[in-house]
Amino acid sequence: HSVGIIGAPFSKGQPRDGVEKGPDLIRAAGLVEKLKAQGCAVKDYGNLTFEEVANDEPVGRVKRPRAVGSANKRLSAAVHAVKSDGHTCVMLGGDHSLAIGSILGHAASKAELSVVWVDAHADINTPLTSPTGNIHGQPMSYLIHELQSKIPVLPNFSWIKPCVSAKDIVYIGLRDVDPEEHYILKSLGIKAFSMSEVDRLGIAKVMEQTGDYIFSKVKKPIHLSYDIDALDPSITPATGTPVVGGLTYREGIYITETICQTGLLSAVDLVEVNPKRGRTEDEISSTVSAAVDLIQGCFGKLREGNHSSDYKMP
Ligand code: DIR
Ligand code: MN
Ligand code: MN
Ligand code: MN
Repeated sequence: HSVGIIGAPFSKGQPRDGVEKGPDLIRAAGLVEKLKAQGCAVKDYGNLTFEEVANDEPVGRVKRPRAVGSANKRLSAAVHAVKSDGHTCVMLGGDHSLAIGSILGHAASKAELSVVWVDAHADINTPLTSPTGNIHGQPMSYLIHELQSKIPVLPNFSWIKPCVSAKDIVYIGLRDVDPEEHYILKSLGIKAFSMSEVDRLGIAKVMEQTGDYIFSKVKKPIHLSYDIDALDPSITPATGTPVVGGLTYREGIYITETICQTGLLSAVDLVEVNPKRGRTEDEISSTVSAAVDLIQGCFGKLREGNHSSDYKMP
């Protein structure tokens, strides 16, 4: 695997300080070294810098639209460049509003994408349905063709054009979905494995059906957008909006192993790691180390063990 890493220390898609520290913490836990040790070629593109936006007043309910719009424009160009260099792109967040730029930048280098969204939340509120106004609860709504007519004009959002079809999206891990979001998921017929389906089917069948669903037509490159709050807060408590009853560590890792085995993984987001939400050092390190393990799983690390094809026994 050839991996290109972009850090996106951005937090203005939600109100809690600290999530901008995610990229550096995940690197400090040894991400690059660990990926290299498992045989990946890794290029770290470093952290993006985002300009301060003055007078970023809410527009309707939407909070900080100008900052979010401009940060994502910058991120989309960076992701596009990583894809043009031929790498699988890893975007370290930052909050989940960054999926707008990550997916648009990825889509700019590919005809069409499948999106696998692993999250406690659906992040599909429109600016008009959002109960909070936080854009990290809305990124999907800007990206889906079928919702385009429901999206009002926002400052610094005019460059954003939808790039995914409702039928090319799979959700895994949902357990905190607003009524308006539930209506959108049902009316667009979006494939979703909530925690109820994980309970009913088990994670192996969920991933088998995810594969059947996204490979039933042409095989499209996969964009995996992984919110760390998909995992249970007993494992990943250091995040802005933890929700009880989440994926176990093993279920979370199994998702990455099976997505890796499709051979179609083209970009990964790992978002919402927020050290300031951890109450102890252990809570922070458990969250960060799970994030590293998930990314390692995306690039071939197996729990059965690995060895390289040119290994010679002494
Ligand atoms: C809620 C919470 N659905 C919202 N969303 C979160 O603000 O739209 N997304 N926490 O990550
Ligand atoms: Mn999210
Ligand atoms: Mn691509
Ligand atoms: Mn979430």
